[in-house]
Amino acid sequence: MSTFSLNGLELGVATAATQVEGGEIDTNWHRWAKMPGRIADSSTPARAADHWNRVDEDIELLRRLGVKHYRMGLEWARIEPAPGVYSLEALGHYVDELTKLREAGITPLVTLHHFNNPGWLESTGAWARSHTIGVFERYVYRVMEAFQGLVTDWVTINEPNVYATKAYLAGDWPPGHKSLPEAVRVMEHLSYAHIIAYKLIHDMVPDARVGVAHHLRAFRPSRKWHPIDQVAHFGMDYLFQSVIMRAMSLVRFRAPLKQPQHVRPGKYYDFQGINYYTPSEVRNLREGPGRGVPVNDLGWEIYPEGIAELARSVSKDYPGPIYITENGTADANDSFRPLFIHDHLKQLVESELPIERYYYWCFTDNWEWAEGEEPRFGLLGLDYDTQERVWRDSAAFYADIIANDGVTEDAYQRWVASRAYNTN
Ligand code: IFM
Repeated sequence: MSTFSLNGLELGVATAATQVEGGEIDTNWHRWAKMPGRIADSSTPARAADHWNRVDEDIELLRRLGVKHYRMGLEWARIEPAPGVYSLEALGHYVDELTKLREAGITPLVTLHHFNNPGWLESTGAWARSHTIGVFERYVYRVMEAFQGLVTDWVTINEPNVYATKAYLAGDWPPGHKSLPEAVRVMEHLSYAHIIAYKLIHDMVPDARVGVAHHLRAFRPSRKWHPIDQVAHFGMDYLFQSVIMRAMSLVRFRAPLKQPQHVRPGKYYDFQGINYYTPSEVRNLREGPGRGVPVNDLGWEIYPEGIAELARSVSKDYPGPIYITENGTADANDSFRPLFIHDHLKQLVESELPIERYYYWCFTDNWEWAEGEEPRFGLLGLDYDTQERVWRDSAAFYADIIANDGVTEDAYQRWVASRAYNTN
């Protein structure tokens, strides 16, 4: 069936501070982007979507989309420009933005860490050092104090597995280290930081909803009969995602992570956040897209069934609400994005799982880390030179889904029926 009703699923859009705000801030990424050869198109986060100066315009666009939810990140370096020094101006700016979102009837979901560290923290070892856990706790306390009454929904850490592996194992992201023991240590520290932040937020706001945005891949063996592909796909699933999800959610640290001394196992999530983009086919010890499959502009395989498969497995292991904290695709011409949105939402509403929210990534085009400005994930397009926001067909389709509480036959015919994926 091509039409469907949302059945209570609430829609929103997501962003992250470093990817949309712009500005010359001293973060790990601003430093990294200034080093030759680090960013595919040599861009930096200094312009991004200039959201810091366009909050009113962007909230107006959110209103026009009709979204109930907006996931936004904080730039820690703005809030704490030097160790222990907090900027009332930056906190005030966010308070103002949150107040305006509330007035527009939009519920904010605030991410405390989304791959971004203040430069001074990066200089002293960032997440490779256990000291950072206490520094993070102090920052969370200051943020909570400032945002009283404005925020109940929190993501403590975004995609801890991606951050640890890209920044400390593959060396593609700042600080560019390539060390397995260090990557494992970073996973332990991020897990522990989440647990501490979870407790702190609940001490300060008892009815808060706190979770992690986990990046999950739908791993599959390339050759079902092949023992290496079989073992390797389970191994990758375990090491890349299951182990850290369990540590953060239940304080059950399994090898290679070490159980922390002072915290008892318990439940440390109010929702499970899933960021889903692509499956991963495992052949020998390598992973990547399958062959002859639909792909996006970055070559990532498109497999809508994966979102429901992952949600089902998360729901079995972690009873409770699920938020799709990110799902989206890079499609510069907006040629298949409406189809992508349709296919993924359909999987979710038909799954009959407790999936309460879906945040499309991203609200507008944005600075895509080491890939720079090239990939276009936005529901709304962005002209980086003029900062003009462009209302794509995808935005019109998304607004229509929200207005009609589902995909109508008219909407399907108008925005989806004639579109097709590109294959590799
Ligand atoms: O842009 C990123 C985001 O910061 C984290 N999740 C994946 C997105 C697309 O790569």
